[in-house]
Amino acid sequence: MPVRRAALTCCIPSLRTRTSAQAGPGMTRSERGLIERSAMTEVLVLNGPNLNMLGDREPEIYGSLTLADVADTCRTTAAELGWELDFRQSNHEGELVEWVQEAGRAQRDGRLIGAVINAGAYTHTSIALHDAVAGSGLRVVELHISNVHAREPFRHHSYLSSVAAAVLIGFGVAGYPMALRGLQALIAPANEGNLS
Ligand code: CA2
Repeated sequence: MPVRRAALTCCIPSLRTRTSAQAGPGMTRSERGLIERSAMTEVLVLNGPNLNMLGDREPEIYGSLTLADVADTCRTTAAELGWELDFRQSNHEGELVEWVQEAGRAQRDGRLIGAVINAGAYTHTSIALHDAVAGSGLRVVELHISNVHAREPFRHHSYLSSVAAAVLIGFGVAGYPMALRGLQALIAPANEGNLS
């Protein structure tokens, strides 16, 4: 089961259940509202190890906003795009792998648009995360706050880039809402042929 950190998640599972019912003219306003809410599509933002420390240290690299601030910004952008946000962070590789697998199933069922993933240092080490993204078919925008190519050589290789639909690097935490908008661009009809 995913460990949901209260400050960083914003989903009420019961409201995420999809229904095949359509809002129709004979319905009361509250019935219509319930169906519209329950049919809302989700977007996932996954954060890897040490990103829980955002805003605490190394502001010259990662800025001074906390991960909770980033979650708030993402929630606003997701709402503007008509999506419900599921924002998570874990320091554990296996937990991230399980979340990717779960997200792949949700995407297949039409409940999820895709995911923005900042896998932190696992980006540079984790074949398991590479395999999880490849195997799940999850639509991923890989994100990095810093320009990893302007840093140490060990940050130059990513195990995720080859299985990501897109990569966004070096815009600071402003990259998070940009990546969400990028996901929307990826699913726009004009780009359908380019989806991975
Ligand atoms: O630039 C990024 O977003 C990174 O994914 C961040 C990772 C790093 O290992 C990647 O190479 C690039 C590190 C996240 C650690 O974040 C901290 C934030 C504040 C204080 C300490 C660590």
